[in-house]
Amino acid sequence: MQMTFRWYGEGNDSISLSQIRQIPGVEGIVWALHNKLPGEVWEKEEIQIVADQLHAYGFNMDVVESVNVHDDIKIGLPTRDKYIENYKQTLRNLKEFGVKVVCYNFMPVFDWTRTDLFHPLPDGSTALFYEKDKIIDDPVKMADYILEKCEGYTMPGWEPERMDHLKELFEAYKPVTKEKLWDNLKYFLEQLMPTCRECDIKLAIHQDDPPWDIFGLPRLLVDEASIDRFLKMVDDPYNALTLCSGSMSSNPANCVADIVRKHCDRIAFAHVRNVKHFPNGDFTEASHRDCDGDTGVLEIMKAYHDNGFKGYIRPDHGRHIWGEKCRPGYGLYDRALGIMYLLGIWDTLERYDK
Ligand SMILES: [Mn+2]
Repeated sequence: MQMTFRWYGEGNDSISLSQIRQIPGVEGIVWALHNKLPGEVWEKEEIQIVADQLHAYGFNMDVVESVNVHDDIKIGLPTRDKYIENYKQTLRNLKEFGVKVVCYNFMPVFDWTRTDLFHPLPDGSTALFYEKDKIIDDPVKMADYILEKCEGYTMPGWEPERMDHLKELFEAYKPVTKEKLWDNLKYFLEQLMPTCRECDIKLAIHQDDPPWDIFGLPRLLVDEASIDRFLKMVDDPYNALTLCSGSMSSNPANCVADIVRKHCDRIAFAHVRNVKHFPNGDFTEASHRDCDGDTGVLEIMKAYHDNGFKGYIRPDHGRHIWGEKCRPGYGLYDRALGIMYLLGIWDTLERYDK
């Protein structure tokens, strides 16, 4: 297991690499070229700039999150082949810098979705919050609602300039049924696998967040059965998972530890965080401590340990504490606390659970 920390890049993150350096146990930075649009090639000169920054602090850059997939690939348009070729070239360029895992997702139109990015918790901190009743049928209205109270931040995929094209995007996705989306994912992966093997880079899919259909758009990676289907559909060690405990356990019927026990060898990258459910189906994000939520963080960590997990791990979203101004879910303090909690569990298992 190797501990990592997600960082949005120089000038694009409130947190500095020198701060991250002081969190015990962090070996690598989970990074990306956040200015690149889906479908564009990541050029070596651009990657080199980040490489120099990370190496100056002794971090590796083994994990990229994410290289985003162009909508034409998800929709299955003829133009997808051009974007797949660009994706291959990006992998070849990343290989030159020792990248081992590329995270991505296959969610139509939107990335992760919440209704409140700074929801107050009883202890005075704030956290990401999902209020079921606020997910109304009209995403444009919902985007306005979120933008109003998100302190200048927005969720990936919900950028105001994208909202202008939302109608067209929804129109383009109209013929894409769930089965069609599975076919398009399979096509993408089958095209990519030879390049992944050549570059020794695992493609690690992130589950849909929340793990159910929203706004009438199909979502694929939502439970154990769909993960089984995904891994079997392209049965190749380079077709791997970014297993996101928080995304999965937003649905209380999912047991993340079971998935770890079943598929540990196909998990390249582990996101560990905690979610607390309310009886009406709403959920909030919680501290990483097991008893603060319903994800089962202790059981998940034990499952990784029992199965000899060799991949990368990171704390996922944290709360916003001690007055920190930061990207929603991506502050320094609570994620650093999360790391100490996860490493505390891991170190104890290493010593006493042989
Ligand atoms: Mn995640």
